[in-house]
Amino acid sequence: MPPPPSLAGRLLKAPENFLDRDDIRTVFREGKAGRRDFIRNAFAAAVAGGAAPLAAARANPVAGDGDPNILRLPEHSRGLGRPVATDGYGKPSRYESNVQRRQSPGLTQTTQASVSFAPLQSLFGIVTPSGLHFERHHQGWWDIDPSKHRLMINGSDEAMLKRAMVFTLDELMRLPSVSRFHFIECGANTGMEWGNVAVPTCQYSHGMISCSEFTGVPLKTLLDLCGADWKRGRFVLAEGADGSSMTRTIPRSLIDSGEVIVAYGQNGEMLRPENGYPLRLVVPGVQGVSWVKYLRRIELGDQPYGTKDEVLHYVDLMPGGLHRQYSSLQEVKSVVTTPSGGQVLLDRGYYNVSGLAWSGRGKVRRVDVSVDGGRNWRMARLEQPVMSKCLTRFNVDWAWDGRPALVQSRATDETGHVQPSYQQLRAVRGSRSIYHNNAIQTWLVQESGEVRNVQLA
Ligand SMILES: Nc1nc2c(c(=O)[nH]1)N[C@H]1C(S)=C(S)[C@@H](COP(=O)(O)O)O[C@H]1N2
Ligand SMILES: [Mo]
Repeated sequence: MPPPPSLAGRLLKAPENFLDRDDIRTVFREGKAGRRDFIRNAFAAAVAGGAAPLAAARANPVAGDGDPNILRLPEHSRGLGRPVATDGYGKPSRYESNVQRRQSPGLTQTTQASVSFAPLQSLFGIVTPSGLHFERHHQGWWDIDPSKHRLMINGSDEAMLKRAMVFTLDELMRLPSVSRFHFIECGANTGMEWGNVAVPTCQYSHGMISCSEFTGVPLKTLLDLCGADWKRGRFVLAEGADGSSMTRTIPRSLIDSGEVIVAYGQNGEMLRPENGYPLRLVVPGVQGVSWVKYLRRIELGDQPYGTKDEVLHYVDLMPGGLHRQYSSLQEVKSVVTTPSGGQVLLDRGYYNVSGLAWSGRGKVRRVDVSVDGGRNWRMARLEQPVMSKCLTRFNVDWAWDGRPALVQSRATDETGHVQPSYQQLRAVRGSRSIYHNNAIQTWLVQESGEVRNVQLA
């Protein structure tokens, strides 16, 4: 197997599934040898002087004949490549086929009412490619014919709106639109980790979050068009067209800000069927369940609806056996994605520690990173742009000395909220909840270079 083009990038990518780990180790071993050869050859060439180092560097990736100083152009530098539009819709390189969203075996009884997790450890920047966006369906997904889909807007009684209206997609797309970057996080993200370490990789511990640019019409615009009675209208009910009849109450305060969008666009194209094609609600900062997919109806009312999805599900169990309802905001949170569980560090030396931070309350203000389990912290670089209720990418330099390290990140948002430790969170919320776990994540880098999910007592 020829060494891959970018060894560092390749070697730091996680085994996507811990079941694949043995295969991945083999790749890592080969890669390791490959990199040493590369460095040795480049060094030898540099000593020889002249133009040789460049030749060595260029020749090495395709060498194999043992002489690093002979420049051998690879096949792809000599012949004709493939023609344009070989694929009318382009796909990732075949070398990237291990980057997949995955479901956690045994998590749910059926695969229609289940979750697939986004491979956070393999992604760069802040935008989740649409085909890798996490999925959460309560009753399976549909590819709905957009020419047949309708959005109805009505009031809980006749006086609530001047006129109830039914919109086709074409009609909605004629209206003034907005495009905004936001994260969506399922309230149950990291939910398996409340009591103890449960899953091996950050894909499974944190992969129920994704971030896209959404395009659509502010819900406020639509309600105004219908002549909403804003003196009485205080809550909105959103309803989906799939078999789960997903229904959620959205408070007026969120709608007034203009942030709630009836969206048809995601990352420059129409929504993907798995994410609600052709229409979904975007409710920035709020847990995923309120982002109703296959949106077919909006009702304006004067009180919370208390539907099944807000009474039975998505309530936070508290230590005393009581539960908290309508805690729908996604609090400040972060996770280091490299190095993270299941990855193997190649060697001691330099690493770019990288991760994601977010807050449902607004912008991320700072992220601190520790490599000694929280005794010392260093401020990470926040990559621009830092946007409200959106993922923020952070990076920080690290020289690994080969000894065990406990890698953590701690985010602070612009409202001053700081991500809690597991100790702090459990003191208030207990350890038997499912939803809204925003605790600081710890990855243990072992002497072997293998990284494990751990929780500090
Ligand atoms: N109609 C409908 N909307 C829905 C759901 C659903 O099952 N049906 N699942 C909800 C939940 S619990 C989440 S976390 C998000 C997931 O959105 P995604 O599948 O686009 O990631 O959609 C929400 N909206
Ligand atoms: Mo969810």
